[in-house]
Amino acid sequence: MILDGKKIAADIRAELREQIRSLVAKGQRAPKLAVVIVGHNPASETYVANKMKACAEVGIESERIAFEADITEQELLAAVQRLNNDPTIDGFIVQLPLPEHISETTIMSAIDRRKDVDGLTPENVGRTVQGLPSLVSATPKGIRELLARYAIQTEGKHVVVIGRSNIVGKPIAMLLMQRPYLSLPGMSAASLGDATVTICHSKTQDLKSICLTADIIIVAAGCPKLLTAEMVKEGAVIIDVGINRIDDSSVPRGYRLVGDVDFENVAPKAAYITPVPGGVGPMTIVSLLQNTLQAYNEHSR
Ligand code: BQF
Repeated sequence: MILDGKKIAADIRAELREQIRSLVAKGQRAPKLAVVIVGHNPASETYVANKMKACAEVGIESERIAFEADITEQELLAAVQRLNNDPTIDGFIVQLPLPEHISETTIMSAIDRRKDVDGLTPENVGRTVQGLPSLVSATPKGIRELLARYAIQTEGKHVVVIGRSNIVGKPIAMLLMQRPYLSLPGMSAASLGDATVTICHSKTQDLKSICLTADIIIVAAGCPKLLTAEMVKEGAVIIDVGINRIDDSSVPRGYRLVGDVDFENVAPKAAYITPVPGGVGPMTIVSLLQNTLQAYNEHSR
């Protein structure tokens, strides 16, 4: 069965639109997100456009703040400080990746954790790991919500995460391992956690044997067809976080998106599987909207 992230994200946007409509009807201002983009990376431009379009759909105001790729780290830090101090901005993100000469860690660390709607500051990461109220990183939050809305249980299950990034691999492993009652706000349906989690990466030995013991596999490695059918147990749940652009001259824009899973051959063995596009990606975007509303609710009182 396909885990339809596109549809679930649309359902959540409808819920958000209603929540925001009702607070504006009571005379409150609309929430507002700022998106900082540095340089002209075409993929980043697309992601930022997706985020701003999604904001408009639910009634969140948004502002795009663009800088050339040669901006200095100091200048970008000054922009972050301005946004931290701007009372009209509820949350903001700095679109990644940043140019080589700018430290992503330095920039992320400068963001006020209450406005950190990407959940990437050391404070929010630490609070998430400790099960404290926090803004949770958008992709892991979206994956958790997708599992919850399909009532897929994780208690006692073996979850194998492939990829150890700070943005996806590490936080999704923490969330699914967590005791659910310590879990974070903004969760729906089932409460997820209590899994036994194995994190694998490029140096892992015998990935295939580990994957064959998994009830749930989350692939976030950035490598097309990394997960093949012979690595998957019959009835496993497969979450594909990969977004890889493959050249394809038969389509007008010249590329298509593929995940990290050999979908065609893995799908017949899987109980549930996310497609690319239309799986985790739309859930990531909607999580950003949820986080923006959360930030608004938490500092407008
Ligand atoms: C879909 C991202 C790698 C590095 C930095 C919908 C998005 C993608 C796919 C999207 C991503 C990936 C984003 C689909 C934002 C997800 O229909 O499958 C939406 O816009 N994403 C990002 O901001 O930075 C990234 C992937």
